[in-house]
Amino acid sequence: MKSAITVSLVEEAKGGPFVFHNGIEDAASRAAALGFDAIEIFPPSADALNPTEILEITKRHGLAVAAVGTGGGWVIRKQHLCLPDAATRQGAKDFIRRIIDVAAKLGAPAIIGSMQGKWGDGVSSKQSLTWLAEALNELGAHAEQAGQILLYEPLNRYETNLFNTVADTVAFLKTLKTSNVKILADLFHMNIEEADVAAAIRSGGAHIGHIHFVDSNRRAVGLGHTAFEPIVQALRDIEFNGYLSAEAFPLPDTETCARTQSESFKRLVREVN
Ligand code: LER
Ligand code: MN
Repeated sequence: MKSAITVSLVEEAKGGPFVFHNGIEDAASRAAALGFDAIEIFPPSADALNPTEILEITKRHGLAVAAVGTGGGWVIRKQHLCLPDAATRQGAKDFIRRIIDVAAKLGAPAIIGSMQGKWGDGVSSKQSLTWLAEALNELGAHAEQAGQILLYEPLNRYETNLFNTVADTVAFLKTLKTSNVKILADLFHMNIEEADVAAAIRSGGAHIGHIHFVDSNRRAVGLGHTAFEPIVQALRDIEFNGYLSAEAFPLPDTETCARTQSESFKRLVREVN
């Protein structure tokens, strides 16, 4: 298992759960100094990412890119995949597709989190699930051609009414034509929705492709009340070998957050056999 830490390039997401907010160079040098393996990037759009420049920075610091988020399309443009207007839904898909392409150049998958949207406002649950399935089939196949998986993230009930648990997400993914969509399991959402987080991870098994590794209060691992040992054991049991990424609030401050996450990762993952 590898460690990653988030950097947001989105001005509007300053209060969001991202550790670094001062550009790729700042994030990469601080992540490398703390022993992280990779950075996870939250860009405003594909256009904001220059792959040559980012690869130069990350390679210089001995880091990889773990994943690239697409939520900027929701935060900035208020687009998502289940809106009633067909042109807006198409715009959301195009926005994600372009991030898939840039992420692939960085050797990373794209994440569909808040861009999945929700049903309501005249759109039925059945209709939105049909649109979501169509989009994941299309974008999952596109990511496969680019040599990457596509990550789909179940969110807690206050952010979406589509899928909130790993089990429901696995059942849905099994209905897709593509098998290239994997689950991003975010421990913050799971703490709200799952009866047993470790059991949910075991039930997700090979469908799990990425982890947002964060404490109960969405702070760095070690700054909340989640019991991590059984969760890490479950990840070992499913032979998870992807990234445990810190999508956490930079609290009480960025430095303490990043350092605590790094120490917790080493204690929980690296020092235990
Ligand atoms: C994105 O990774 C996420 O977890 C969502 O809560 C974004 O709002
Ligand atoms: Mn997340």
